[in-house]
Amino acid sequence: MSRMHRRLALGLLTAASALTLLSGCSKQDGSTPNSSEKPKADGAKEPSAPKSQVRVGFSQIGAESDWRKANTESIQAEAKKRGIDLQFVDAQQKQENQIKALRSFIVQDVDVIAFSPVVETGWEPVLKEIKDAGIPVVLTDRAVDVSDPDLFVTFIGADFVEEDAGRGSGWRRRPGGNAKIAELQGTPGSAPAIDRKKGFEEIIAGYPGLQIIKSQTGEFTRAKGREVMESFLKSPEGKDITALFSHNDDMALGAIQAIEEAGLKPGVDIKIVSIDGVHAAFEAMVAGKLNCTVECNPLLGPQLFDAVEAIVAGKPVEKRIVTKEGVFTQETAAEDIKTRQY
Ligand code: GYE
Repeated sequence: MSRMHRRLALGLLTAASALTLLSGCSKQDGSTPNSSEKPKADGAKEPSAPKSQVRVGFSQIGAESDWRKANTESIQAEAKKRGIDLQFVDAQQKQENQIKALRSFIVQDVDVIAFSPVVETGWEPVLKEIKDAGIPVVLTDRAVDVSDPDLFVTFIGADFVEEDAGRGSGWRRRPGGNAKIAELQGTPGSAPAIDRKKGFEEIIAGYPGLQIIKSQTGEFTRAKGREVMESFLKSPEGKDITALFSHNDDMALGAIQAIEEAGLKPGVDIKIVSIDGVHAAFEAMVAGKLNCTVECNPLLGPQLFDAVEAIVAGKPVEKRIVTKEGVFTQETAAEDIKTRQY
């Protein structure tokens, strides 16, 4: 069972059965690469004489959530700090815009192309074009589904699938709760929405008391999270919902508004678990409206440009660079919020 799956289950069980903070929860900074895979830098250009300024094209998904905004800030600030010439293009959630931006980076002949793919599939042709142009590619945050792994040098982001026996052991010893769950899914076809849904379903399959009764996309935004939660609550099953699992904090924050508008108490009448660990989620936990958030670290700038600089210098780069994360609950939110960086 994967680490992310365990973390989700831990969060939901914590909320659904109002358990106290589990001993397996930890809080860590997300800056250390954690992979022992053989270094590889396929597609990288031959190391050349040091250039005055490294040129990087970055295609960002959009600005759909607080997570994404923190991610953008981290990337832009780190580029500035290192004197890197960053061409930053916002795709406004559209894959076609991302593909256009990637092609423009080929024309500009940047040193490295980096992007966070909005969805998993459909990248093969443009990645082949980039490879033919001899430009190395770094993926950040979200994975792509391609048959040829040499189409990119490295993927830097949270690990949704790797095992983490340490964290998992905490919830395994606990009794399961009972909950009729509403699920707000992320962007359809995106790696985090696919993995978070799959992981969550695997986990609750082992707990007969946990049952998903409503599930729909809220597209990772606050507005859509609110709208979809409102429709869940108005549906015939609405009155039965006792828990919400949201694929990100923004949708949970929108849903909290809808729950209050329906005259119910978020965090009490409906237990809520979400993912990301953004500042507003900590505020909601302090206010007792959100029960748990599973951290997904957006501060990928330093790791991204470490990889970029290594590639440009002709040094080997790990194929998979993993960020580390923790799980946070209401009980410690007032303390935790003091040290949050995003
Ligand atoms: O959870 C969500 C964002 O890809 C991990 O995208 C990221 C997700 C994050 O919009 O808030």
